[in-house]
Amino acid sequence: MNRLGAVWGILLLLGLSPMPFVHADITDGNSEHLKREHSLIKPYQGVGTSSSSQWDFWGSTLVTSQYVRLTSDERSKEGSIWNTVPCFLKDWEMHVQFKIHGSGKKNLHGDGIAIWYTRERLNPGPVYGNQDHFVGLAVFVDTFRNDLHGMDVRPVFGNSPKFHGLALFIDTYPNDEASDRSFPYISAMISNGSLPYDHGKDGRSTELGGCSVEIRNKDHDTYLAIRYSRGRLTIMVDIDDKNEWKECIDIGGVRLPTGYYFGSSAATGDLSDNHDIISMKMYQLMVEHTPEEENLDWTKIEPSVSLLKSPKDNIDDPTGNFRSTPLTGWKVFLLLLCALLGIVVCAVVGAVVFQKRQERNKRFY
Ligand SMILES: [Ca+2]
Repeated sequence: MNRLGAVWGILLLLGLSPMPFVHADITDGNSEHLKREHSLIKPYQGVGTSSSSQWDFWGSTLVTSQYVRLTSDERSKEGSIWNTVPCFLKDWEMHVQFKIHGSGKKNLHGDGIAIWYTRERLNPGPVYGNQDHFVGLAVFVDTFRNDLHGMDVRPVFGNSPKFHGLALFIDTYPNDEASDRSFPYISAMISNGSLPYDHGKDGRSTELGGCSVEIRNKDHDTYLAIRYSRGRLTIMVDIDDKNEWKECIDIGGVRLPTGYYFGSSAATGDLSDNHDIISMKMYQLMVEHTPEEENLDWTKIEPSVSLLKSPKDNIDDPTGNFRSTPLTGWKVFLLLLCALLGIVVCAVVGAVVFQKRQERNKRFY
């Protein structure tokens, strides 16, 4: 019994007790973790007027005291706003309050907003007013479906659909849900600069995941949160005026460096909308890293994703909880050691008891 107690004690010490679920909006209102140098908050003091401002803007962007309008509801506009301070936080959560509205009726509006965490900043281009072949993370709020052939049958990984024999599929395509995704649609993309964004297909071939959202012309506030912590990228939305986050994307195996820039951009084409950013609030997540992780040069990390399929199967952290402690190598080692010790103790005790019994039996003879 004592040994059992000791094992439980060790398990508890190792953090294997049932972990309390920490709600996604844990950082909400926790002003001590708000990083002002990476946040864009009303009334946007100094933005566009002061040289010491921590935000630059470009293109059609208009800064008022109530919102930052990246584009107005007019054709062929492009605008962006960028944090001038590179972000060296290892674990962070960005909350974006935005508003997309315009006179266009259903399906007659576009193109949407992109939120960026990239190596370069203020680099205009064709992807929502920003450069293509970017290096880093992009989250797209795409309000117009460009790919009208989204329901097409796809070839079977370049092979004929009618093949004979065994095939093993490693499907990195975001499966059937994506085929009938409805718009507006939120998606995420990570690139080391090698991938182009396919505007004509709404970025389908490069998306890591996504969700459909009704976000246009809302009377209430609409929010998006992007969290990056411990190699996990989570995107949540709060768009129903219920003051609660709903998960949109949650994937593991993501690697993003520090030292990149946050920004936001938007573009209109033949169709348009007002694309407004109300606020971008950056929160530092208080996460402990191992000494080895701390000693790495995080600025040298190349943006990448190792697990594209079924991110929820990537149980390095079953709760998705950024404060939890996943099993690291030494913990697994300790656990195995405990189990081994337990077996050895059992074997020794068993052997001793067996021997004693044998001796006692002998005496009776
Ligand atoms: Ca689109």
